[in-house]
Amino acid sequence: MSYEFILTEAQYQPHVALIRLNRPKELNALNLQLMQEIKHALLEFDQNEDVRCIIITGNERAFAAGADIKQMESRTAIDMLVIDQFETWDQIRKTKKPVIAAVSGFCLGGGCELAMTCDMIVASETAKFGQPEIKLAIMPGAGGTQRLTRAVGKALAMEMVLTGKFISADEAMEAGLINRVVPEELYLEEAVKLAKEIAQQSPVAVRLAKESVLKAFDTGLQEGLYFERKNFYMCFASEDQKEGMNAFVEKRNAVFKGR
Ligand code: DAK
Repeated sequence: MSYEFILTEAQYQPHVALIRLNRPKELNALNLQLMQEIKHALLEFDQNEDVRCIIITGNERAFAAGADIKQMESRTAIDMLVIDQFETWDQIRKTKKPVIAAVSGFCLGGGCELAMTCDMIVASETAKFGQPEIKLAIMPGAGGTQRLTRAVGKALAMEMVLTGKFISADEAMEAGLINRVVPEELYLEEAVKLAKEIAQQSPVAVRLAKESVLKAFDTGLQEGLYFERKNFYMCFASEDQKEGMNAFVEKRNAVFKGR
């Protein structure tokens, strides 16, 4: 499939795929087609055995300044219901491989929600995070009230959601929203470094571990612990587990196959 609003590379680095949002004049505002394209690319990379980690990025000025306001302006509630864009967002959340958001500049509204749907966020020191929907007389609708609150706690989430204020990359780091802050010229490089580190691990163990960490967000502790245990047992069914432990014993680097 050829894309209009994103650029993709399956082997941007060995085992690391890249999705670049590419509507620079509109600060990568997320229109319906762009979201569909992200969904499609993620699905494609999830099914590609050579890909072990995926990076989503924008450009220096904007990761994404939110959903496309011009496209949404005249919509009715029933339009939104019929379009059912949540299906696309749900699909993005279901990506099995780790997804890293490499963020610079504006990361707002749906853009911030997209970054938070990813598994980790690497930010440039120029990044600005916010949920400014309230200023448009709407509210976050793709996880902003839930994921932001879980990440930064009630006090800051409430303030951001109710006033629309932006926070800097340093504030986001301190609040626990993101994994790293680096100078602007290094944010993509730093995300690649993190992706490569993950790509060196067993894809089977990475998948089971990602699934288990995400489970912590939608279950109680006891059920989560049982889920974790089952995935832990499952690791011992893989060739990678034998290879990993054998390599340790033989004092050599493990080579994982994802089997
Ligand atoms: N939508 C459409 N166009 C946008 C945009 C957006 N969100 N953000 C920026 N642009 C466009 C501007 O209109 C401008 O276009 P032209 O006028 O040149 O044609 C161009 O990008 C450059 O923007 P500015 O001239 O405004 O640049 P500044 O540096 O002065 O300001 C800014 C940058 C980011 C502070 C400002 O552009 C801004 O406040 N943008 C809007 C930010 C915002 O309110 N974001 C939240 C949008 S609501 C859903 C899931 C998610 C959502 C909804 C539904 N479902 C699953 C159903 C999410 C909703 C949202 O995100």
